Amino acid sequence: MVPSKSQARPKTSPYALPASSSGLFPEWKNGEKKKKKTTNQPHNPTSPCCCCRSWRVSQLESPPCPAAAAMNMKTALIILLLLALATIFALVCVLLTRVPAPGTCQHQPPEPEVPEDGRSLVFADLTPEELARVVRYLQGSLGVPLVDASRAKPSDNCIASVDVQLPGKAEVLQFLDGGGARPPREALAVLYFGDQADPNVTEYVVGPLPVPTYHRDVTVQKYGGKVPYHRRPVTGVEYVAISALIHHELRKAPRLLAACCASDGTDLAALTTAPRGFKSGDRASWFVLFHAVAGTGYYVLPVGLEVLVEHGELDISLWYLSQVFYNGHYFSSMAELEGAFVAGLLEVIQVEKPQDATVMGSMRPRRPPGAPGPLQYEPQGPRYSIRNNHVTFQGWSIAFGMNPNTGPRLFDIRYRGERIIYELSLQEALALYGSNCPGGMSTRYLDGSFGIGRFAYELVRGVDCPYTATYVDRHYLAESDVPRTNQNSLCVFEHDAALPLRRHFSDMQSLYYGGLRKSVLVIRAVSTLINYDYVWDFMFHSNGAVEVRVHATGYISSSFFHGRGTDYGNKVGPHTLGTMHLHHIHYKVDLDIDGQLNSLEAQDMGYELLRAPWSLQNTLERPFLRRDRLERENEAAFPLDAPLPRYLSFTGPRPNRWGHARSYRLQVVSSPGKHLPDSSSMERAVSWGRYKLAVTRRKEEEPTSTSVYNQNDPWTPTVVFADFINNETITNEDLVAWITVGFLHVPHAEDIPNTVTVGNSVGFFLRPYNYFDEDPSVDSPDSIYFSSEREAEACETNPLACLPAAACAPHLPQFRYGGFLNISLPPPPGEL
Ligand SMILES: [Cu+2]
Repeated sequence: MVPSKSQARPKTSPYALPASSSGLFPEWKNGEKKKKKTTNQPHNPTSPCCCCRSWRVSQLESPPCPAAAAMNMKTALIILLLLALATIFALVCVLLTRVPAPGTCQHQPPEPEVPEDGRSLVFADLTPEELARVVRYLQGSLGVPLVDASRAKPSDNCIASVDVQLPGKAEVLQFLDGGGARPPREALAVLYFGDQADPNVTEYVVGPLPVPTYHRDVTVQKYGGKVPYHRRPVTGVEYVAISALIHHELRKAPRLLAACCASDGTDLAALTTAPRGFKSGDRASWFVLFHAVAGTGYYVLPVGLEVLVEHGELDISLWYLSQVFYNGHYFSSMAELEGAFVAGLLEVIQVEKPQDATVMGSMRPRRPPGAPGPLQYEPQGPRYSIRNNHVTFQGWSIAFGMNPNTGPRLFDIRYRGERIIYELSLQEALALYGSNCPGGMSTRYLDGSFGIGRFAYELVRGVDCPYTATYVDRHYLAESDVPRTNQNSLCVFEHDAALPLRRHFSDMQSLYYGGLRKSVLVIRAVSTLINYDYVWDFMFHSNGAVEVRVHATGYISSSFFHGRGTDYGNKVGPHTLGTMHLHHIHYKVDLDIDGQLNSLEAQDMGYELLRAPWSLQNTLERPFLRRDRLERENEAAFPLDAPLPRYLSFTGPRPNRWGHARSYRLQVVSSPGKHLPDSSSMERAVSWGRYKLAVTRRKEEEPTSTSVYNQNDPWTPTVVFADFINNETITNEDLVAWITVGFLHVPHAEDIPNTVTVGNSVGFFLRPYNYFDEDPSVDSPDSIYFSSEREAEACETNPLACLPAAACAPHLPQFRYGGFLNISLPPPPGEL
């Protein structure tokens, strides 16, 4: 879909400008003020008649002043005529000498720098039409009854999801670079077969689109065997059934609930945890109970009650509660808990029922809105261009998409026509918690299993992205036979970083100034994964650098505060423990630096002791550069808590003008927590987290570092990243960098209501390192250089000097939001 900016508003009169913009146009503002002052001047009956004559016609229509009445009518008319002529003359003079009123800024995006010939569509997400065709094909071709996944019980067959199946890299490069044929377009369909003798998950490649004629089972080929049914993610239907079971069980402890929580159970919400047991085949989840208050995040209002639900059976009626936790104690059932309470054996903590307006964690404003903050705008329209799934900007060319599970994915990232990165994609986000409550202490969320891309919702103009950003819809098919749209869920914008990219003021030898603003193209999406929100940024700088960054925000998860809770976090409310956790995030970067065949080089410093050659009785500690080529995968797998070599670069086969291998340097900015101990029974499922960086030989059969099936069976992981590292040589090979970034999060008082993005960001840079012969930003059209006042102020040589004349009223599209439209909430707890 071509993203559309709203149509231009008709040119508005400067008098229609909002008051806030008047500061840009002082002449206009003064003129308006003067006019108002004149027209508002009260009639002074004692003024001489010359004053009366300067009044507007309407004033003349009022009873004449005594002197005018004495004049003869003819003289009065002549004088009036002369005055009118003088007024017209004066007005013309004023209009001619004023700065022209600004019009609305242009807003037509430029033509793409690289002609968009549809080739990037080889990476495109499936369209709603394509998704619908795949569903229709499967319904008619599999020969088994399929139930719509939005209604399917575990004992049914259903289409769990459909996404694009990207062609192999060799085929794509042959198409993009070698004049080869366009690869057939295919889909990957995931089916849950619960209505079979051997329930399982099966993955089919379906093609060719738009009219499928074949499907082939790729499960064994991808995973080395069938995918057991218990590994499938928990569906919405399953959660609704679990919620109903929990609320049914809560009725068995009415007196406890009344005493502890001023509740009959119907106003409590349950939050899932994962994984769900201790061994393969287990499907038993702790659910943490919170006071549910509409309009605010219940995640910070625990009541002290948690329940363990066994939901592994295909027959929902066989599910049951196997454990109950209340305020530090474990029980076998709700009835046992109620019995302990009635017998007076239980210490009950009274938790007040929160009220809407004052509830902890509410994000409702506490003050009326103030003046709007500063805005960025584009005087001559966006300088980037988007066609289909393809963005171009000042030498950059990027294809973008969104995997419903793993989230944002970019392909064929080129700078000045040369491919630097074939694929840059998010792989996984792990949140691993500590607590003295069972739900908290066992939580290791693998967000890809929930759907990082699928839950990237509509972005709010002016908060989530700049007001004037371009917003793009994303479509997906998951847990439904009907494609869904997250409208405006990906944004693209050019951002003025309010910092020079580089600058120098010379006061030596000669006077001059040279500088360049830091202007960056940003592609952003924000995923809401239950309580947390992750802001995914991909940034493209005018020095040829790529920056990848994630910010965490949203609600913290929490436990009921009891006992030695502060061993696992901080108390952030009357009964709320903000539980410590780590956020570890994994990225895949398939670099192609000057072609596919790359090597990895490390550079770092040491000191060498030497006698000063000119004074041998003295010694010097001389820094020197240590250069190492990392030849094998095992050498290039850097533990999470070990420092990386200070310079690590991916080199191509050819030198730059100065004889150095053309390279891109990886620089990681991250402060991760500790990886799960190797002894953990689920460690292999998240073994990507062992490594801050691992560089492997690219393989078509190693497309992702994890799998959606790892969450619910981490004890027999479907994909084990650590197995990718088998000491193969990585010299002159097609290489992939797998990068883990993250941070330890100890929630504190200021995480209420939300974790702020400030300080909670990590990421990495890919920076040119001898790739060019000089900084390519020298060619930026934004470059500034002057050596005299005259030069500085000349519009022809200094684009900034042109700005006052180019000032225009920003085109601000109407604020709209439709993000609630496509969401179907489960029924409120009381209605289950
Ligand atoms: Cu956090």
